[in-house]
Amino acid sequence: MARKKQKKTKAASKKRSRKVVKLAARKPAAKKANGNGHLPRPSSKPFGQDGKALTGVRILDFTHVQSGPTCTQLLAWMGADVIKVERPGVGDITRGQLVDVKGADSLYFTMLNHNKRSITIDSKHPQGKRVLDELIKKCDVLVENFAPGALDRMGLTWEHIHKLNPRMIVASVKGFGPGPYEDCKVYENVAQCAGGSASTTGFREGPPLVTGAQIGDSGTGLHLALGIVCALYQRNRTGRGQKVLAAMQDGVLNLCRVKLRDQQRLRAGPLTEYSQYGEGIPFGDATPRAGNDSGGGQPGWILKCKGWENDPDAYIYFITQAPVWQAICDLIGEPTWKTDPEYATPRARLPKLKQIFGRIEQWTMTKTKFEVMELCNKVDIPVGPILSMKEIAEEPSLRKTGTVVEVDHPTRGKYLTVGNPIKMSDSISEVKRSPLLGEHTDEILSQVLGFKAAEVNEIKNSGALSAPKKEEKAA
Ligand code: CAO
Repeated sequence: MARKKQKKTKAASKKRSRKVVKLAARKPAAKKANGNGHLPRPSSKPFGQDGKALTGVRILDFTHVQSGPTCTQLLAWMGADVIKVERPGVGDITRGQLVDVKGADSLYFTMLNHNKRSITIDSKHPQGKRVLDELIKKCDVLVENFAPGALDRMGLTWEHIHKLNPRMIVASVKGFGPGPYEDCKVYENVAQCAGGSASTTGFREGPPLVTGAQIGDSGTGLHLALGIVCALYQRNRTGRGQKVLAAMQDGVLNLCRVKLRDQQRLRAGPLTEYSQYGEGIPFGDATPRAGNDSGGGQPGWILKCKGWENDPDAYIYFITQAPVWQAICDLIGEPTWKTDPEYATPRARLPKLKQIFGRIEQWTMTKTKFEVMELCNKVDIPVGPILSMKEIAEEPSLRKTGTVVEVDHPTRGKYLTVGNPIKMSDSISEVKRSPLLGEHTDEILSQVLGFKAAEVNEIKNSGALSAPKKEEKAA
């Protein structure tokens, strides 16, 4: 009996193992939660020729200005079909902001809306609502960064969307998360200030400063993109969508994480890596502005280079990393500092950083920033030339990698843009020009939504897709 059972079990396990092999090779096995046995067979197509990371994902893009468009542009570069909904006649307000070529979409707009399609819909018009409802049924993700409550006021509440399409992910950028400021409208610099960046940027003796990097807008767009991709991944398992919120204050604070670290370190004593420590200036009760001090344990500063008198960018960031201290001493002509107990250890140098950087600067001022870069890199000293936007735009290596790309546009001609900064070996991004306002309205209505010609005409004639006619001027 036992032998019979054993035989039966063996046969069953043989059968099972055969079946497992077959399943692993062909079909997703829903029950297999761990391991990667549920994945399809590895593609035999060459890398870069089997679609893109987000092929098959369709995004209803209700974004405007910078934060939301940054997010959906990234998703578009990853292969998602991004349908940008714009207000008839006006479009995304940035189309007409900071205009440099009369009659053409601004660089502000074109550089944030590549690889998208544009449809114009008045979201408050009954026929516009009908089109939006159909789009909701056909899309995987709705992304928006309207002022708080605006989406609800259009009738597009979470309940409405979730009922129409329970798989829909609804992703939002807002200025603040729930709390006292949740109803506020927020722009980049507001977020930089509320997220802790401004209070920790600038020089101790000066006012708080905002940074050039758009950490509030583009930074939050990046955070939201990650949230969306994770929600898509979770949906593979649960089958349902969810709300994704990236608040700009939270995104900025996340990028200022090390400053909250320093806030807590203050309890244990002065922040010794801040040059204020070496200068004998007492710390207050909040993380101070650190000028150009390096944020980590390796002291650094921005130093003048040859030509600084006329060129505002003739500077270099110089890091006195401890392991290369000896090389630094040799390079700047202070070989005795290698063994002098006053300079030989990082601890001994801390109170003298200003003086040490002053001496290094005497050396850097005799060389161009690129010469300093070359000499230092030979001996592994980490330095960073301060590159102007002109130099970056002209840098051949950035053109080669597609980080800086030249794009042609029908109304503005050729312009430069920043391509996808994330490079993937099997999902290659091509940068396609931004859409003209409403350029894809017809194809989306017919091809994506399947409206017949008569229905398209009915919707168009209703005025839901076009700008209201200007009132005749009174005679
Ligand atoms: N059809 C009809 N109406 C439309 C429409 C369309 N296709 N698209 C937008 N609208 C309407 C909205 O419904 C809203 O109307 P209500 O006020 O009646 O609800 C109106 O346009 C204005 O939208 P808004 O308040 O979002 O725009 P704003 O220019 O006044 O504010 C901003 C802009 C960015 C401050 C605000 O959207 C915001 O705080 N967003 C969240 C935070 C954010 O992303 N900030 C970063 C911006 S980039 O620096």
